[in-house]
Amino acid sequence: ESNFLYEIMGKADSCPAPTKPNLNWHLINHSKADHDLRHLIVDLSRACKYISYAIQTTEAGLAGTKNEFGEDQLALDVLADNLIREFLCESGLVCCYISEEQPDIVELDPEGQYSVVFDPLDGSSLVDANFAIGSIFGIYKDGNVIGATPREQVAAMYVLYGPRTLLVVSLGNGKGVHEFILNDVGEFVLLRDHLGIGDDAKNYSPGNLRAITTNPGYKKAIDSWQEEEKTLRYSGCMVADIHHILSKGQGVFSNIGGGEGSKYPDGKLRHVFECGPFAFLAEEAGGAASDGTMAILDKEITSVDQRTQIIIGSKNDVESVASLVS
Ligand code: AHM
Ligand code: MG
Repeated sequence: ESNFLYEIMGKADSCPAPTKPNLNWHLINHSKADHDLRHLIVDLSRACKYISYAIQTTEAGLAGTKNEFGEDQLALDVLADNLIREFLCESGLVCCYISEEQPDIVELDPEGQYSVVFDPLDGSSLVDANFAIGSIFGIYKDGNVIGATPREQVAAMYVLYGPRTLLVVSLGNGKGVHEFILNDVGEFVLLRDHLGIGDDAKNYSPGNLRAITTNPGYKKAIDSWQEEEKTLRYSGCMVADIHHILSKGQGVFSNIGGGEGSKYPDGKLRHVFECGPFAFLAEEAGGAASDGTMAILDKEITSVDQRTQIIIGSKNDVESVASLVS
């Protein structure tokens, strides 16, 4: 391993590879990230350290609750949104952002070269149950996210706040998907590099299951997963459920729409800040992400709150479910 690290560093012996490569080191030496992009990713990771700490130290997660001094407490998702905004402002690198917590695009620094899309705290309804939750980010060059496709992202990343806090990031272009763990001194250090997704899923993770009563194709997909005796792994947090796939190297996650009159005709998940970043990571890891008819990465972003169906994970399973639900 140390030879590999020396090779990618290409530096003199006087500057040995670190025993524990951290996120910043890895972005410089492995991903060869552009200076500003690296700073932006590191700034986002810093915001997530505060979010991670807030989750561990806040007693309640719900809006309108009071702390032990009788002061109003912010809901954790609002707190996470504020924290990320602060770090984006500090970076000076971001012209605008789209957040699940904001109804419209938010303009920041007109000189900024990047746009960031994010769900500050995905699965926040699970906070009180003490389930894992996460933050999702996609980064675009320039300000025109509406009208773009998720393939135009220059990086995607998520942070999973579970028993341990993990960060998974990719700059695409064959540079791979890499996993870091938050250590006791507050540094994200490399845990596993080059996460991959195999072609066949043993695990399945079916979201918006309420749709099977009105969508016979989705019902067929679920039936076939059960007949194939796949293993169910579903927590209700997209970050945790898709991390399970990247972590185990196989699996399929779906969130499919219901028929006419149903609650979520296009599925529950948002294209820009939930599906887009995960599609970028899944394809980079050798998996696939489809809305049933086309690759999520090629689907145009038409509005901030656009929803899309998604089937993501092991290629062969994504394909077979897509043929049933499209
Ligand atoms: P949220 O962003 O309001 O937390 O909702 C998104 C979450 C995803 O993490 C998860 O995959 C989905 O909602 C769960 O939906 P369902 O209740 O249909 O299983
Ligand atoms: Mg969400």
